Amino acid sequence: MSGLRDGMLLGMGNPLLDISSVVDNEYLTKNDLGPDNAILAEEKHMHIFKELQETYKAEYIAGGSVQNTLRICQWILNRPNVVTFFGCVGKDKNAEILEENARSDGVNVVYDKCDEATGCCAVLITGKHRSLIAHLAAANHFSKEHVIKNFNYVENAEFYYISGFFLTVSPSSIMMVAEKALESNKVLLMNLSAPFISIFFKDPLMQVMPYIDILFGNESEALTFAKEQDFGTENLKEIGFKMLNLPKENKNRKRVVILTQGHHPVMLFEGETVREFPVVELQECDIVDTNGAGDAFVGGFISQLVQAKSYDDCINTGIIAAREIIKRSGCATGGDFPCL
Ligand code: 26A
Repeated sequence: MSGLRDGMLLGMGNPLLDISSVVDNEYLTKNDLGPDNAILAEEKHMHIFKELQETYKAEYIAGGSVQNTLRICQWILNRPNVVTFFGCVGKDKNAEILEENARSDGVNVVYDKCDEATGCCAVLITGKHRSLIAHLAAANHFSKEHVIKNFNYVENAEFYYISGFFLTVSPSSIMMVAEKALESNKVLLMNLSAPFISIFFKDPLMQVMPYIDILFGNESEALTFAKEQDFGTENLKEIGFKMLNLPKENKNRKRVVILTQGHHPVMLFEGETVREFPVVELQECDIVDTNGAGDAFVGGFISQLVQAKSYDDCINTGIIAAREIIKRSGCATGGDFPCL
């Protein structure tokens, strides 16, 4: 494969163990949860983790948005250690499960460790929808010192992928990596991750925005971002161009924006143009759950980007990866990746 080398991609995010159950709509309503949202757990949500385990036959699956993306990327590349992952876990069994999963896909995990429990995420599946409640715990204790101590990985990488979710944890670590990307003309990829990021973490998001070379988001994240930024439009095409044209530090790289919208076409905004890539809708009977579909899309995309493939190839591989993951529970790898 062309140009692959160890550690060329570095990801930073929250390593979480997913606790996934099928529930009914009533359960969502009762707990005041949206069907397709991702939120941070508050005290009032804590009973849900227990209930999923005790009453709803929970499945335990390796999760965390960035770690999912990186595992998918490694699965496709089929050559270990191209990808490094920074995140914080506890010193417990769940951390071992996460590490084992990531390593078996070929991700070189370089975890920060603390005395809290490893984070987890309640995944409430209702039909095609999934509602996520993240209890970050250890993940929230990631420190900038970890980045400083392991700066050789930052130096060595050419691509950086960070979730918007990580803005809730360590904006200063993100800025350190963003500055490095700018200084060395490397590529920073980020994801809007969830609507609440654009609302409650607007300041750190807009601080890093000028450093972002490739920005991912889905339709609800893009709409919320546009509202919060007073774009004055709910038209996704107009929103994409406005995102594209937000101030940018590295003038050597034009920003690219990629908006996904479920089974509707993926939109690629680049320069003066927007192009749409069709998504073939899966049959109802093939859908297991959509948990991790967005992460898998990005994993597929990056697997081609690091091989210097065209954006068309990146997006088409992203679409194939998302489609495959919807047929599986969570972001499960294993077996051969469908033919490219
Ligand atoms: C800070 N928050 C809310 C989060 C997450 C998260 N990963 C990092 N930070 N909330 C949900 N996830 C992960 O998203 C994946 C599905 O896209 C879940 O762990 C799940 O695996």
